[in-house]
Amino acid sequence: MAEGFISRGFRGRRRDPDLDGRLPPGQYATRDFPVLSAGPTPRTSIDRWDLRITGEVEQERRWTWEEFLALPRETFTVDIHCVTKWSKFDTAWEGVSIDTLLEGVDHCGSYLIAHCDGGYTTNLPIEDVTDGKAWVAFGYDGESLGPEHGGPARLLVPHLYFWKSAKWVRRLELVSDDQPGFWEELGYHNYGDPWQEQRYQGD
Ligand SMILES: Nc1nc2c(c(=O)[nH]1)N[C@H]1C(S)=C(S)[C@@H](COP(=O)(O)O)O[C@H]1N2
Ligand SMILES: [Mo]
Repeated sequence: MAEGFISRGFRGRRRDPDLDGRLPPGQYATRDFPVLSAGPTPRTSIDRWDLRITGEVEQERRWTWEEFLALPRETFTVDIHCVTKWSKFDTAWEGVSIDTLLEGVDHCGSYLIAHCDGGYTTNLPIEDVTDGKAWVAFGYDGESLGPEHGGPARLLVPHLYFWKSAKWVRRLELVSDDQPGFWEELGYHNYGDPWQEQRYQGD
């Protein structure tokens, strides 16, 4: 009993048995929430903010901030994994699932391209953002999502490396032909599965 208690204390968090199997290869767990942005934090005021669905769709969609917040929302707790090797367990979010946003949208897109304030883009197969796998999140840890972490709203796709979770997202474009986004063009993996360690092209 005493021994178990002591050794657990000395081994530290990374050996917490609850976390076994939750850390993808080459990652370490952190309690911090690092900020990683390729440019300055855009500050779009809420009255000018909108979210649009465009591309190969029968009819485009657009929500103002107010309309977006009136959509059915979900809270969810997930682990996130950054390609720079930090993982953060049990992050708690609130957002609107992509399934909800695509409800009743007739489209023939096989890929979703996320477009952000500031010009950042990222590409995802449609199967990876539907069936409860992705959200546009506006809340984190019980508060509204801070601008440095992508507020007012960001894409959240926790099963892929965190660069796929586009901050300050404004437009979801549905396309039939894949188009590499910002990091994908710069040599990062096109898909980015942390469990396969798909960090860079060729991994
Ligand atoms: N618009 C935008 N989204 C982005 C980025 C960015 O530079 N711009 N960086 C990506 C990367 S590489 C990571 S790891 C996460 C970091 O999110 P965080 O700053 O909330 O930790 O956002 C992703 N989404
Ligand atoms: Mo990242």
